[in-house]
Amino acid sequence: MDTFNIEDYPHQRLNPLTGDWVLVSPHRAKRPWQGQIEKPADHNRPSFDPTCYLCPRNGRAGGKINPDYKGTFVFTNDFSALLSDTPYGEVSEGGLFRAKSESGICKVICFSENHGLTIPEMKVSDIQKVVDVWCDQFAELGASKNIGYVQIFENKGAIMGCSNPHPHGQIWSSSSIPVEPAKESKTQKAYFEKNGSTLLGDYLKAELEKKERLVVQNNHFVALVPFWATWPFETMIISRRAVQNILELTNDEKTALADIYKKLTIKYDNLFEVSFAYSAGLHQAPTDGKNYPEWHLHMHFYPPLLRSATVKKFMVGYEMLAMPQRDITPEQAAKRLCDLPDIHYKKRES
Ligand code: H2U
Ligand code: ZN
Repeated sequence: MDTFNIEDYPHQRLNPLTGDWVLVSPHRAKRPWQGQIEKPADHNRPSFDPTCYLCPRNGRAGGKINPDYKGTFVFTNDFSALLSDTPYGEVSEGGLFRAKSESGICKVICFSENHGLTIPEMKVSDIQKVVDVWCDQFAELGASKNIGYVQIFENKGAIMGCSNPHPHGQIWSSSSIPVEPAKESKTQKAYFEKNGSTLLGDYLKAELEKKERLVVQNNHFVALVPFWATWPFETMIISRRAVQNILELTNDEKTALADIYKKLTIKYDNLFEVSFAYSAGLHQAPTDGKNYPEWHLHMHFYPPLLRSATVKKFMVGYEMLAMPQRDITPEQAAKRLCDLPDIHYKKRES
């Protein structure tokens, strides 16, 4: 037996942001695959769909009519998971039956009036309008009474349970800090107290030197496959400057965020030449009025596809019962994404 190395031997990697571990089995990436490899018809969608509840002028499920909007459009979710008028309270019967009230505000953001577009196909100047809405909403919701955390996200593709292909995202804001950001808050605080610098700032510096997991970059942001990625093509966008939230970004940085959002999602679409599904979202400091110098703005992308336009990674079996596991290494995934063309495949074909 050779000495241990992470290119050849099964190992666990630590996610320092969550404290969780992932099992990596690099030797298995070499095993034969007998599943189907096919490319579904990638329909070109019309710019307007009379049956779409997000298109301008159409009616929504709750009976409201959308305005004749251009660019972005924000509305309160007609089926909000959180309500602003939930009374405060707790239920506790010993330690085994505990519950506490949760209140909040949920919004839906249409990214464009054009039903047929997606982020990688939008102009950077139009994506920047989405970033501007994120800023406005983060400021407004974050300043609202009883909002401790604002979660901005995009759920894309039917395979991710997204109900509508019209380009859109959501914001759920809540009175307490949800589970994932709460984990990251704790780890970043511990790191900052120990080292006097942000965890992600130091991590990014090391990744820029190693150059093993970088995907795309611009002047203000870097997209990479994190060392601890669990999904096959999971990535993170990290700001070069440590900022607590998007309100601290300069105009140039906001343009750069729009630019890297586009660049990364073009890589994704080019991977299997299909509109690439994912759940993505910003992680930033809580809005409970405290100061969070340890928080470093970033965006996670969790895409499920593994081997082709239709073959996804299932987080089942061992993953559900024991821990997440992956075969293709984060380094292999980063190299594949990095080596793809920077021009969208639909543009190259036409
Ligand atoms: P997805 O992003 O997962 O597709 O969800 C879309 C959201 O849009 C979903 O939370 C809301 C749903 O409650 N929605 C409305 O607010 N109004 C509608 O008319 C339909 C869907
Ligand atoms: Zn539409």
